[in-house]
Amino acid sequence: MVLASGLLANGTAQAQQAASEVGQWGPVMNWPIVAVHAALLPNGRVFFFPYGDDPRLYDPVTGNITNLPRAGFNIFCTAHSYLPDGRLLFTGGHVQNGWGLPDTSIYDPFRNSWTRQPVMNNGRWYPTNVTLSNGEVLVVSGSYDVNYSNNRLPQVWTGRGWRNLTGAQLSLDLYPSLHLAPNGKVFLAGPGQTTRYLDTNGTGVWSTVAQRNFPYRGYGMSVMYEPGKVLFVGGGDPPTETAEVIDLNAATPRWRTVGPMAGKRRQIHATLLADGSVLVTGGTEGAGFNNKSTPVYRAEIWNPATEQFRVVAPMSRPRWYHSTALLLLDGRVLVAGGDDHPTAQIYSPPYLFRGARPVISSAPQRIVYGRSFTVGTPNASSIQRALIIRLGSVTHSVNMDQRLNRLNFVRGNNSLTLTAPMNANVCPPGYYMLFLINHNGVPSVASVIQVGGETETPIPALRYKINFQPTNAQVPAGYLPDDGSPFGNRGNNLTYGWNIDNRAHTRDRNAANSPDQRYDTLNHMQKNGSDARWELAVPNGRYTVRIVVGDPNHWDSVYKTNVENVLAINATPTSNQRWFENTVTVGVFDGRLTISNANGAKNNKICFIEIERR
Ligand SMILES: [Cu+2]
Repeated sequence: MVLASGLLANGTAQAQQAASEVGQWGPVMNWPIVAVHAALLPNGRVFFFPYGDDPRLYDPVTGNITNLPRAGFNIFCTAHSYLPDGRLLFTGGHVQNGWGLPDTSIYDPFRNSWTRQPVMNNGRWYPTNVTLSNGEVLVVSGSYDVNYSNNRLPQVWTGRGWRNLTGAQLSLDLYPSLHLAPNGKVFLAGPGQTTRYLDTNGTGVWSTVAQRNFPYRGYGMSVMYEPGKVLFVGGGDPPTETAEVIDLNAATPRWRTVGPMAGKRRQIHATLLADGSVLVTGGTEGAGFNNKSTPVYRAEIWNPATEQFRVVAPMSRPRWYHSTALLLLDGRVLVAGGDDHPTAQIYSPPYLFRGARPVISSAPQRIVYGRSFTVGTPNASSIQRALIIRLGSVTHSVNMDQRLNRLNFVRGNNSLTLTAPMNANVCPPGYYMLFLINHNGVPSVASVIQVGGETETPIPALRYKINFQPTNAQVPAGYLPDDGSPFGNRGNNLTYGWNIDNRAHTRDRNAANSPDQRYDTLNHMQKNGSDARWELAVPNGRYTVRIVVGDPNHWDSVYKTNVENVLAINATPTSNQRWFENTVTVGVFDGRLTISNANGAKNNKICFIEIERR
């Protein structure tokens, strides 16, 4: 039996406990710099940097640390999150405390190079990034002067520049906790007590979700431990030992207290482990921003099934303000940095001491939403669970990427057939670690797979304009007609149509009040109780879709229409306003751009759409 011997800060020897119960910390490694920021790259190495533009690369296999190219501006106090293609988008930066840079840059780990991008509206010091379902990235908060004035304008990185959410301007805490929710909105979990959704469509809008139970969890940490399920643990001043969860999948989400931890702490890290549990490390337990006389060495693991914490082996160095923690491909956790501590230590969780590890012998490089894929393993019969965890990107008690999906699977002989996550709201596109877990709870070493990835090869611009109309109605100039026929080759170089024969439900009103033929024609999407869905076969990629709905003669509808499961139209007509339109950007990952009825739609209709590949 392997024993873990931890030495507590006060010098008393910890009772020897089996590593299979409490895990084990490796030796303290002396590092050249304090790891204030860190991200796990798709190649399994750790990108990290200190209080300035001095990025390094740590290889967990060899233990080597090497220098990386510099960004060319002070990346301390930036936000960073992964783009769908595995590059890291950096926003903001450091001039001095409270005063952030407006810079944007992308680090490409495959080419080991930086590329500067258009600047943001203003400086951002301590902002948060979150990658959206269409591969765009939201940035919020951060401050821009010595008075810590908050940058109230959320902005969305479109791949080429910034889109301003002028309808959603709001002062927010620094490094706020954000997670992409299953409804496609961004969930603000804290640290403030009022938790909210940000709808990033159009000019953006905030709405209130629920009040958290513990008032202010500054420098606690939140984790989306399954789609829509968020744990918020610790934080506050004086700090708390409490934790609470919310399930955004519920009809009326409410925060519910769970846990608690064995003691109070803030300046912590909460890290998803390879089996879906959450490791809490570091922090300070006394009052004050970063009370250096009260470091917490104790580590604890939260079990999402019991919603309780369990104390495990303690670490050997303080990890407080300006520390980091990252799950590695081999299921261990790198815990590093913290003011005054240019060191790192790796934690091996209990699951690494419970017998042989299952092996992944082959896995695809890329998987597609909703589709099945095959993973080779000689241990197929013993695999109990399969899950993917997004590569982490962490600083200041915020991990802007880590999240988890459990995958259904069917066992084969020396393989498993798994089903990829259903859509990009529950699993935003990008790189993930695939872990297989056996009947002893032991995880494999992860294979890195790309979910819903886009090709980097430039594709010529594509533009499609479709008018929904009866077969023999006049076709507007520049448009192709859709007459309600079932999905198929239309003989005009395009393949599109409906999931049902919708031809009897087209209309050409010939109404005097229609601005032109496009508005005068339409197709019903819910006639006679149907749930009609329209699709266009397109190359995978990012598309901007302008959608127009309405009817010159009737206003008894509630228009709610999804484009790739993104709510594009949400409007109720009146006799004074009979048409509505919106333009949204979506990612297509399954070869078909889909228009469908959203929840709550009534007598939904569609007039025309314009689709452009970006
Ligand atoms: Cu800082």
